[in-house]
Amino acid sequence: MTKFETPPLPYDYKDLEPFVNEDIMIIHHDKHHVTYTTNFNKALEKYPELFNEKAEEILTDINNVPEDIKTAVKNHGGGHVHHSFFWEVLRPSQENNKPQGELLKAIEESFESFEKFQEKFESFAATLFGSGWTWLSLVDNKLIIENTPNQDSPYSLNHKPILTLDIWEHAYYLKYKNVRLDYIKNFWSVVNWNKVEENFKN
Ligand code: MN3
Repeated sequence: MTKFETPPLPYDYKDLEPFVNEDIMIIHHDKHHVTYTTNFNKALEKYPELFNEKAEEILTDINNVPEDIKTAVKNHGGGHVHHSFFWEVLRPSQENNKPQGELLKAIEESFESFEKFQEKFESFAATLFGSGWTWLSLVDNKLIIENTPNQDSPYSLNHKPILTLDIWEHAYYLKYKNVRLDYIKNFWSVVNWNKVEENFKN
């Protein structure tokens, strides 16, 4: 039985500037994410056979999770999985950061152009009420943009996430205060499109 662990960041805390600064990343990864992982493990202790599954599979199968831990698994399991996923689709800032090849083609087919896709994603992220996540997901081999509140997971809807942006205030407030749109706009320079393409193809 192996407990879930918070994966280390694939870059340094300060490497995502100007998107988010070092202070945000230290608190976000070392405090928020670690707390989700700790509480996820705690929730599963009563049903240790669940440690044999992948965390994503537990969320996909959320309806089969015992009732007494379902909410905790949804919240903390979701928090653990979504943050692990989020760190991987980011990388240090690049100019003219765009998807390539097959993924670009798929985005253009679904949203007309990369720019239209960005506009739609921004509008979902800007209008999400309260805390949650904005996603680019695959549903029946089609790309869609969707929001989930709190730590509700696209996995639990049988959607396959390929890109996400954390819209909880802890993700941006220290730098952007109430100006969420600037946070969303600065996101584009740090998207790891290679990883997003890998998620798209798998
Ligand atoms: Mn977060």
